Amino acid sequence: MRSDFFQELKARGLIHQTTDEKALEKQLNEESVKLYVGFDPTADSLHIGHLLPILMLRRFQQNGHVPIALVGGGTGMIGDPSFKDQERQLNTEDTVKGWSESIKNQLSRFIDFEDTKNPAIIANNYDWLGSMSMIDFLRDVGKNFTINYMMSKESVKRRIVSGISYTEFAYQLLQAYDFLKLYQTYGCLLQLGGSDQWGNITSGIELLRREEDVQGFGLTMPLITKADGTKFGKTEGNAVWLDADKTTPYEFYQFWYNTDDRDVIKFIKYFTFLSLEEIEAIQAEFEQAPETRIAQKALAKEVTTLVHGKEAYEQAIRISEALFIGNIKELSASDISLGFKGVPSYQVKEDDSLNLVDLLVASKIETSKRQAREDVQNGAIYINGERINEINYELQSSDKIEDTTTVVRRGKKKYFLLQF
Ligand code: 629
Repeated sequence: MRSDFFQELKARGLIHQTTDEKALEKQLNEESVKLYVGFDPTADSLHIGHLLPILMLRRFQQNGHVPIALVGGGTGMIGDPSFKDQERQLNTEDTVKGWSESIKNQLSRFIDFEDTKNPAIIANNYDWLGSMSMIDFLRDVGKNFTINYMMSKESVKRRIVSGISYTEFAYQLLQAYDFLKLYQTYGCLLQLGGSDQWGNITSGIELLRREEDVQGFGLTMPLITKADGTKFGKTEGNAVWLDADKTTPYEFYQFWYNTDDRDVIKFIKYFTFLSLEEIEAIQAEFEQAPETRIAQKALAKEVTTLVHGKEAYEQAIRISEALFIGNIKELSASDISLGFKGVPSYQVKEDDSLNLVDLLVASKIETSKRQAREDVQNGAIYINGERINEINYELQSSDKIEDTTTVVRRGKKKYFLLQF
């Protein structure tokens, strides 16, 4: 066990709160500890709001501890009220089952189950919560908690006025029971989570103490804040997903690349496995010349490679550079469909004229022939990155990338696709 592991987590800013810090640090230094984080299936994919705890599991594993990734197949059917303003809609059993499966597959990519010394464990709380009887739950779990204790949690308090169902109110006891179950099954002694999970984690520690007379530990990570005050983890109002089909590796790369100068070093410490020394070197260089965006490039490279692999990272770079320079011809049709996801596109019809001005109007890139002619004459129209100012230009087969796609640009950055 590396004796400076806990101190390194602190230095990276990864620790918001712990229970009995001294005893926890000692335990982590002296023996291989089993620890867990839970993820409720509330969609078919995890998103970057889950990334910090996922990477924490990996950090602990790299340092000789045993991570347990818990899929909340049972708790996901109830809904955690912690710091949520509103009661949640229940999802059907089949939906939650499907989502549990996808999330399990995603989690499996980040931790190592083959490791010979300390292989990771994956579990699903549906396996014990799904079949637990009401009588057992009330007698074995509920009896350990007073309503007063349950209501005193910050995570629940804010819902007392606006309203909380008995269902969601009971949630913390399910999570507490998981901790007990994972202790009994695997000897798990530590639960991690975001700071929103503190109340649920401490309920579990309470249950461990009462039922097993053992000291469990809790550790929470900070809520991620941004210097500009906007919410972390969204681009144009959409979540940034870990699934490449929902957020392409190129979009994912761009998300990190666009990190504010004031946040970027903090995020490198949170989200990469670069050592603190390497980070210091990047910081020194970055502060000399922030306009090079060397820190954003390092962050985007590390995280994209971690989540999507080296090849996807390289493709993201290729697309980014080609789009930046305007060198579209370098790209393949697949690069283009990823790089231009969401860009308006027009399916060219059999009887459409291939005359550029006509096509600009047919595809609604231009509103009139007159405007189209004017723009072509003024050099505002580009085909695959090359300016065309010939008024009678006819589209040629060499303008169709892989016979399927032409990228049209109007002005500085309005892009359109023509599909054949
Ligand atoms: C059963 C379920 C457990 C332990 C935990 C859980 C899930 C937990 C929860 N977590 C959030 C989630 O599932 O709701 N009750 O989306 C999410 N978590 C990761 C971090 C978090 C937290 O998965 O803890 O803080 C986000 O960073 O919100 O036995």
